[in-house]
Amino acid sequence: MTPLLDRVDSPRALRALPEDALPRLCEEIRQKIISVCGQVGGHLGASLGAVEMIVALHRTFKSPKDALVFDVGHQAYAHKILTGRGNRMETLRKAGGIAPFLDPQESSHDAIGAGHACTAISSALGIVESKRLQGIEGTAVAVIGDGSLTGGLSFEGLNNAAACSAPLAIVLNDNGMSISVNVGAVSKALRTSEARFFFESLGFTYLGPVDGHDLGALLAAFREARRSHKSIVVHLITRKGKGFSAAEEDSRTRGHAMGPYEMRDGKLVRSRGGKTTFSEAFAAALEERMATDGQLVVVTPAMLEGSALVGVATRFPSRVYDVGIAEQHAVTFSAGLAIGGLRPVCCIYSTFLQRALDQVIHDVCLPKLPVVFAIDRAGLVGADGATHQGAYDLPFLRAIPNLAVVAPVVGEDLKPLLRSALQLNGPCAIRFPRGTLPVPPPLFPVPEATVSGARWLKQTEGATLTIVALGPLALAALQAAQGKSWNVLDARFVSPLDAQAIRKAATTGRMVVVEEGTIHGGLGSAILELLAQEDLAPRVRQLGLPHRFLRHGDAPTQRAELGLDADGIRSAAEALF
Ligand SMILES: Cc1ncc(C[n+]2csc(CCOP(=O)(O)OP(=O)(O)O)c2C)c(N)n1
Repeated sequence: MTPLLDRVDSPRALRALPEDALPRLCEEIRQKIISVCGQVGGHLGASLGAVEMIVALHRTFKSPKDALVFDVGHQAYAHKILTGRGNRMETLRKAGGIAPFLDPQESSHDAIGAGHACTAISSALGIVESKRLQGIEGTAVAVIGDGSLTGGLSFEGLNNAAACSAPLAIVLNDNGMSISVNVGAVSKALRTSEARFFFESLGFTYLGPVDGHDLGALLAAFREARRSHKSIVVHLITRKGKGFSAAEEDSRTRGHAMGPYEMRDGKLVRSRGGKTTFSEAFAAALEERMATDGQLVVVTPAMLEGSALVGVATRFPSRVYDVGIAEQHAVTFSAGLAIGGLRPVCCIYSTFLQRALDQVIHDVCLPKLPVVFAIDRAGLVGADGATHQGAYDLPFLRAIPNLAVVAPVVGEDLKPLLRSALQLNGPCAIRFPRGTLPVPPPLFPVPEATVSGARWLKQTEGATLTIVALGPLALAALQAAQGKSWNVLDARFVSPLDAQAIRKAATTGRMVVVEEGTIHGGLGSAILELLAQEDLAPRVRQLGLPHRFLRHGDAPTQRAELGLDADGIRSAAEALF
């Protein structure tokens, strides 16, 4: 039998199938997702749980006239397969390949591009309202998980949607999981009869709970949603990882996202490098401090696994708070903990901290509260792509008074940085990248206890240039300077800048500043501001991330392409002579 997927590569072709062919189609899609994720990794668990839902959605609604708006977009591999991308799925998340999340540039069936959670209700409501106001045919459906329903933005959307005259269909894909098991009162209430009451009391029509793997039930519910003149919530119960025992049996994440794997003798085998990551090393430093400092508590917005905090949470269950996908709350909750006398460490990815900028400014830094921000995935993130790049934290954090902003070069820096941050009388952000720890070169000056200011990594008599670097790029800078009479300075603090060290660097007459963040407003800009103020005029080149959104790809390759490796730094430096 030729596979159905050979001919079903569009929603129109899907709609032309007889209804009794749909279970087979779902099975083929499921097998394709399992095979693709085995080769390239990706969001396996969520996509497996959403297969029947997506088939039924495309069967009932007419994309792109009807906009299907997926929250995050990580669960939508079936949608990609059914909208003309099936034969390129093996390029998923690779440079030049299919995008990790949804992307309107890739397909007109991707109503919006996302990657960050909790946006679907708001954007779908905007789309449906703009259709209504302009008399344009079609509707919009927001597809949102129970995890994404823990975020404030989702509630802002619900509040507005119920009061709007444009009828919005919301499909709540409730699998009881965020990345980990979902947290908080809302997810609990969803599994009781109160779910109906909750949505109906806001003014929505409520349909559910519907078995999200029963095609007949799904089709009936979606047809009703399509006909509804009132905003409606269709509440589905699904199983994350559905149909792949290796994912279903993983009770912690149900295979939420995985690196490549293969099946050997019916068992899933993952190729893990086994090297320690920056996240793991930071978590280990934190755990060690928590053992001796009872005031120390940890806050994570739904990223226990990503921030490597599972072990810490197991050891200190009452001192690690998973607050759900709620970055703004995570920051302001940390502020409250600090006001109450605790020492919170708020672990958050650079890209997700963007959401909570006002909370950092208004709730933590203005009152100068001693909150430590552990900013993970700062810099290039590789396969997760444009929505997740940690490109902006340096400019937006260094502009805030009272906040110290620091970065480690090697894993050995983390403990002294954390110790120093905890001794401060105010807030501090420690930013570190995605990836494994670099091996420090021989004689690398690892700090003993606490740190202050910049650190000279190489000083040469009569130096003609200084490379000022931040984070692990300082190691590439050291390599670039090998055999040259160039100095290398690890800026370490982006705020407050070590003015004395920068003045000294300027005396070499030439400077190259290297950072893994946008060059618009980061370390290089900070240095140029200081030089301008002091009428110092060395020749300066800035290396960093360019002023455009960088797509998915292999981070080391992208780094090399952007001149952020030893060769690139050396070329930029040589061009100053
Ligand atoms: C603002 C934001 N915070 C955190 C994340 C990381 N993240 C991606 S998917 C996910 C879980 C989403 O759970 P849910 O909406 O229930 O979807 P499911 O994966 O269970 O289908 C999280 C926390 C994100 N994408 N955006």
